[in-house]
Amino acid sequence: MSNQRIKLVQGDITKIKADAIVNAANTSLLGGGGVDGAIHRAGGKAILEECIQIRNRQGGCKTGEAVITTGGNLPAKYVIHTVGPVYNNGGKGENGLLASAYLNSLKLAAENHVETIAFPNISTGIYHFPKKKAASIAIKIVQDFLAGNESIKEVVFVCFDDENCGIYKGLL
Ligand code: AR6
Repeated sequence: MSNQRIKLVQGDITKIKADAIVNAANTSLLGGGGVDGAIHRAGGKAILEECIQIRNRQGGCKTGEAVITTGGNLPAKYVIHTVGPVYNNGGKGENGLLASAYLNSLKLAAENHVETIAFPNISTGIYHFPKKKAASIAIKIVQDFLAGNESIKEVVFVCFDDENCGIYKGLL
């Protein structure tokens, strides 16, 4: 069962020792508030330097896509930066874009031989995606991916706030 490879943790993702942690970034890749700010603060300037190189090469990261950098000073080896959608009544393809953000992060992780990966609750902060809907999309994408993939051994959902934590506990 793929659920045996899924874990739920409440806390700060910058403290997680995994091969990769995922950042809920924005299309500029230049940092911001929320989990993005916390990752850049804790990981140091090596992360931003690689983000700037990616930006110079391909002009940032589109919504639903993902890029990978070093983890800098973090306990994680890599940071996978993905961009979730800004929620706007659900009529702008937000569900599909959030699913793509999770899926493209997992694909990039597998391509880079990542065995353990931790996700924050992408788009559920500053981008206002409804938390319950976001959680069911995240869990479905991860379960489906793990069912067809052997290389990723563990996916950790790191919930920061009590509300997300309760929702994930209920769904998993
Ligand atoms: N560890 C784990 N989760 C966290 C942490 C942390 N240290 N800090 C916050 N969260 P948000 P978004 C949770 O706003 O909605 C940035 O400015 C938080 O409780 O970080 O995708 C970017 O640059 C919430 O559940 O990301 C973008 O501009 C979740 O992380 C924009 O915000 C996501 O909240 C992206 O907005």
